[in-house]
Amino acid sequence: MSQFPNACFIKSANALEQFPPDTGVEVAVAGRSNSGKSSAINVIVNRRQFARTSKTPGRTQLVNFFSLREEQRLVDLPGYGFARVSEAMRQHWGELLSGYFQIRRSLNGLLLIVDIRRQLTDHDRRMIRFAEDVDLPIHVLLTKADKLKRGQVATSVLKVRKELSDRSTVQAFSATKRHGEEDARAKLDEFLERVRAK
Ligand SMILES: Nc1nc2c(ncn2[C@@H]2O[C@H](COP(=O)(O)OP(=O)(O)OP(=O)(O)O)[C@@H](O)[C@H]2O)c(=O)[nH]1
Ligand SMILES: [Mg+2]
Repeated sequence: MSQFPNACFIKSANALEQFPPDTGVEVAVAGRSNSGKSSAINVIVNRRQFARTSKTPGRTQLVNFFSLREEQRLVDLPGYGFARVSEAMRQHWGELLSGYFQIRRSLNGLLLIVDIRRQLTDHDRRMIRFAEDVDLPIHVLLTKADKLKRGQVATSVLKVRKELSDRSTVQAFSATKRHGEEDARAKLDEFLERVRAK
C-alpha cells in the first residue's frame, strides 16, 4: 500500500508566479536530466507512472508539483545538464531555481538524484549550494545502483559523502530493483515533518 494513497498531480509551472500557494511544506527533487528523478519519485510514492519517466533526456522541462498529503507537496524540478538547451533557457532555469530556493518558505528539504556511475557534477554542486545557502537539509540518492557491483557502490557512496556537509546524507538507490526505497521514503517523511526555523 502506498503511504500516500491520495497523492496526485497539482500543476506544472515555468515561472515563480505560477507556483501553488506557499503554504504547508514541500520537498524538492532535483537532478541532472535523465538521472532517474521521475523513476525514483514513482518508487518512493509507490505509484507506477506517477511522475512520468522517459528514455529521452530532458522530457521534464517544467516544475511539476504533486500533492502527497494535505499541505505536503513534492516538487519535481526540471532536469539540468541537458546539452541541447539554449543559453537563454539555461539562464531562465538558473534564475528560477535560485529564486525558488531563496523565497520558498514551505520548502523543507532537497532530494538530489544522482546517477551513481556519474558522481556529482558541477550542476549538482550548484543545487547543493542553493540548498545549503538557505540551510536546507539534503539527501542524495545515488540511483541506478543496479548498474554497479557492490564494492563500487560502496566506494561511490563514500566519495559523495565526503563532499557533503554533516547534516546532509547519502544512500545508494535503484528504482529498477527497488533498492533503498524504505530509507528514501523515511527521509522524505523526515523532511516533510521537519519544522523549519523561520
Ligand atoms: N537501470 C536503471 N535504470 C534506471 C533507474 N532509474 C531510472 N532508470 C532509467 O533511466 C532513464 C531516465 O529515467 P527518468 O526517471 O525518466 O529520469 P529523469 O531524471 O526523470 O529524466 P528527465 O525528466 O528527462 O530529466 C529511463 O530510461 C529509466 O528507465 C534505475 O534505478 N536503474
Ligand atoms: Mg523526469
